[in-house]
Amino acid sequence: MTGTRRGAPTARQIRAGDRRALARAISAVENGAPEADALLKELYPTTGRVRVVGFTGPLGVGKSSLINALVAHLRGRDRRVAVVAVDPSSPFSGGSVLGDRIRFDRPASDEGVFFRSMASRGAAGGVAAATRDAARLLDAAGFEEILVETVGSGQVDIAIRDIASTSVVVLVPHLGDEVQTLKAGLFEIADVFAVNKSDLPGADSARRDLVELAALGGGRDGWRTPVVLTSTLGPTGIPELWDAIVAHEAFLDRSGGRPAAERRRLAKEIVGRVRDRVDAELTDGLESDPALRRLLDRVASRDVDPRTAAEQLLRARRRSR
Ligand SMILES: Nc1nc2c(ncn2[C@@H]2O[C@H](COP(=O)(O)OP(=O)(O)OP(=O)(O)O)[C@@H](O)[C@H]2O)c(=O)[nH]1
Ligand SMILES: [Mg+2]
Repeated sequence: MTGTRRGAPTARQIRAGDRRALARAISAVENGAPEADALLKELYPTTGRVRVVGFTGPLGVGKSSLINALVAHLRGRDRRVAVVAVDPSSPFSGGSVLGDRIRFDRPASDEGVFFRSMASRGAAGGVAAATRDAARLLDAAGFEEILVETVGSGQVDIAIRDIASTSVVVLVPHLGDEVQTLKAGLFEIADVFAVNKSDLPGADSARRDLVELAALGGGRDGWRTPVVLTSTLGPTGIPELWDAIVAHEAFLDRSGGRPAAERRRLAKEIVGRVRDRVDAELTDGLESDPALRRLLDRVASRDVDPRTAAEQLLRARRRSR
């Protein structure tokens, strides 16, 4: 956060939909700032209503453009929608850098939309946990749909499954080789495929290929991944894409898959938070705690090997509890 402390954002401000408090709270999450902890503890019991949809796919396929079109579609249906762009690959880039990458054409006066970029700088529990916290803040502030774009490496990002209940993998026609190499990974991630830039030649054959692959994959827990052709010029296929997303959400409710998936995400989040804490404590301790420093000395002088040292540390932690 920049400047002097203006007082931590309160749960009341967030629930009232105060946009500046919301922005500051998300920054606190992103930076691992302590004021985020109390706030999120307080807000947690009343969150969980929001729908989080993730968008991933290779560089430049039109993820941001698609999200932009979906925002317009959802605003037309009076849904309050937030967009979060996350960059899991870059611990260094700040929000402003990312902000330059997304341009959305909603009127600034539209209070039903909120855009935000997030980097993974220092966020506790990793970028997925930070994004989930941002989603909780947005949920508490009354947003109903959250669209998350993962940018960065240009590769399809598995972390999206730790964030979103529905993951859309965006591809374009003539991604032949890329699709082949991504194949296994794609089907692990995609609940919905969007073949964007379908105004370009080859869209139909790309769809046929993906439908074929989806049939071979057999579908996850009985869900057959639909393939939707979209173009943000026009645009075309946007309502169909949203319907496919909603169909997957309905499937999660019908099949009973939602609670299991949510428990898996929560378990991962908790483990991530614990891992971060233990990591920080041990790393500090190895330099500052005399007993740990002695252990480190013995490893450095080859009296103890790193594996045995790690086992000793683990045993010592268990005993101390
Ligand atoms: N022909 C065509 N071009 C499109 C379409 N959608 C997006 N584009 C163009 O593709 C380029 C990339 O669009 P973005 O929306 O920034 O793509 P992205 O996947 O978010 O890109 P990164 O975040 O950088 O990975 C832009 O020049 C868009 O104008 C489409 O449906 N058809
Ligand atoms: Mg983008």
